[in-house]
Amino acid sequence: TKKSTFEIQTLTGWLLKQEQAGVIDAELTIVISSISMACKQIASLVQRASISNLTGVQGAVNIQGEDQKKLDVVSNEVFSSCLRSSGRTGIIASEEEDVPVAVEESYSGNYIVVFDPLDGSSNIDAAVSTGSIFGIYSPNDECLADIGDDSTLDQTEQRCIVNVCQPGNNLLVAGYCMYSSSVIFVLTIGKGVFSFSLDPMYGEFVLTQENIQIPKAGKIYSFNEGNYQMWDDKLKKYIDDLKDPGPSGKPYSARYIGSLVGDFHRTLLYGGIYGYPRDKKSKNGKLRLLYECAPMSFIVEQAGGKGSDGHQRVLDITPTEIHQRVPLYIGSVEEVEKLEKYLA
Ligand code: AFP
Repeated sequence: TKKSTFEIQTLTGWLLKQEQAGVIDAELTIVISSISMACKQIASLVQRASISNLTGVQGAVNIQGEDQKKLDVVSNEVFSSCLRSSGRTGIIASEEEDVPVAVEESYSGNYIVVFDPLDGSSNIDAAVSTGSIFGIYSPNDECLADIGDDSTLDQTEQRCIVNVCQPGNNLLVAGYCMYSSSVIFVLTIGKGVFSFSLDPMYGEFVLTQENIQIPKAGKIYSFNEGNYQMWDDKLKKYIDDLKDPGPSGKPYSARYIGSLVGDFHRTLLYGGIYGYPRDKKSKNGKLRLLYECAPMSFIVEQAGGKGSDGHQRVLDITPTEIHQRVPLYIGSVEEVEKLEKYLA
């Protein structure tokens, strides 16, 4: 049957359908809705940043030694408060906080949410793409990794860390919201990847792409080549070969925004590879396993692609610390496998 021009499916409607079909439960539906609400608020803050004096740095440095931007701090508050008031989350872990926190018992639910409220925030002052990334787990009190024994942490903090340190394989849901020329919310609940665009007229996310499949191969590479001299020789050779025009006379194209959500979203739709390698200075690369690499790897696999640390599947890695970094190579199956061969 032909779809009417006026027939739209909102994120809320889509989530209710998934709940009716038994793919997700009512609690999870509420958690995802509250995340989408946080994303709408952040989208509006990002759009008005220079008008409402929210550009620039806050003056603090986060646990990872990075300068916090004003919008990093505000977005973290928006995300945390949307999740707390949903009443359905038990523990939340943010890239911007030192340790994961338990939501006060009177409101708390069970789900564990990990998030990076505003990734790529160094792009904000130039009004270039940024995004939020999130992942949702079920509680798991069994310690899956050797997370060491930090005696400065109390029992609740220890329990929160144990629950958060789960491999990406355990993710129930992952998604991101991209703040760009349009606001795009991409989601997987473990049954394909769906994309919703924020309709500024209705203020609602509207389903625009179903069951996204990443192309099997693609001639775009996305790496910060400024780090080239610090890379391993095998990786240098791989990159050099991508630039070789070969018999077709067409080398790969380079595209790099410096905002994982933007670079990933393009890779998902057009195919190719995104990489953040280890180098002489940063032996595990820059990207965080829990808030960046695992959720993106879950999404890419759901779209038929691959997420690797160069040698193994990112989703198989169990974090031993909450802010752990790992190298990331993600995108089209053939491109990631080709890179793995160079690094082997
Ligand atoms: P910022 O939030 O500090 O801008 O970092 C963004 C990020 O974590 C990720 O989104 C980018 O892909 C990556 O860092 C860019 O890092 P380089 O600036 O080293 O290329």
